[in-house]
Amino acid sequence: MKKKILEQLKNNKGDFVSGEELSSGLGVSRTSIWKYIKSLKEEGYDIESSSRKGYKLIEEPDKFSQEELEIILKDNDFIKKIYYFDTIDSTNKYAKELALKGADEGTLILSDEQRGGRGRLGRNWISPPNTGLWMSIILRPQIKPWEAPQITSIAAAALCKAIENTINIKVGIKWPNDIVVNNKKISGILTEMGAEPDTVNFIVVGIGINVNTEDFPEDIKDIATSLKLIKGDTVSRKRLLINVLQEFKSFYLDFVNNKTLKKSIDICRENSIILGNKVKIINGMEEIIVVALDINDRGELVVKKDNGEIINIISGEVSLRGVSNYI
Ligand code: BT5
Repeated sequence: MKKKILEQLKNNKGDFVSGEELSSGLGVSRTSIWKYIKSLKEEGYDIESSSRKGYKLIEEPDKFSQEELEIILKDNDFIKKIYYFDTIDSTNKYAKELALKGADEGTLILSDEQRGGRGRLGRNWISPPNTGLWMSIILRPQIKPWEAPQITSIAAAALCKAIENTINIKVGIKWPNDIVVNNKKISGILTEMGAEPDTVNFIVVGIGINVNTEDFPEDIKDIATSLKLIKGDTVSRKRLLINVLQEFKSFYLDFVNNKTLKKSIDICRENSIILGNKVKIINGMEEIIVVALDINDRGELVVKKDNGEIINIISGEVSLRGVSNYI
């Protein structure tokens, strides 16, 4: 019910909707309408009430709720089910649990805060409340386990396009999973899967974006930044979320339906900050300095070793660090 009331107010933002219209349209008493409005106000919605004219939504908080997400994502027919949390340990962890229980492709898990957000190799992902987008999507593509890193390329391409569309800033990709601006990381992708030796049962793609973060803990403050810090202004998390999921849908469905990564890889190449550069690749205990030549059609990094040998590196096996600094 709350969702329906909120939806009506949002559809008529800036205009009054009469209490009568709400109560008869939704089949509930005017007293209960008033109670729902009160609860929306407590959540931060600025709603003007007039005994004669009804209710007018003036301003919405940049906050998420189950209702808000279901309303703003209703035009995205790829997102079938949404789980929203104010706080959680890790959306990827929760998504994997849901996927194991049979959750469908297109299930989205989003939390305002993560207390145990994860990066690759068990590293931490800092996810404070009210500032970022921390989310995971469950996918069930018919691919082989070794093709799973391709999903990271799709997410990276979607993030580049979505950020550009939302705030008109061009971001770079540090292959395979970092989105950076001015050599600092604004976003990371964590692709995980449930698989048997030859079959992928599910993929969970986790995306973290520092949207309005202003303070970072000491250990990452030199390597992390946010869209707000770059743009100098608050960025709407809702608008960015809508765009990210729209772009993800389009790149992912192109991959699934047309069996090609071309659109995603083109963006990954265009936005790559490492192609043509010397980079250090850390793979377990091994470190090599190579020149990054290209990203091939499977999303692998093509590199040239010191001895001239050209090899392909599969995403997910390696960490990239610059030769002398983070990039
Ligand atoms: C990543 O790992 O970049 C993947 C991050 C994925 C986060 C999302 S949020 C929703 C979903 N649920 C999860 O639990 N995770 C996913 P990696 O390349 O390993 O980078 C991790 C490193 O980035 C850390 O070791 C820090 O150095 C740095 N880092 C941590 N938090 C950061 C932040 N908020 N912004 C920028 N850098 C950060």
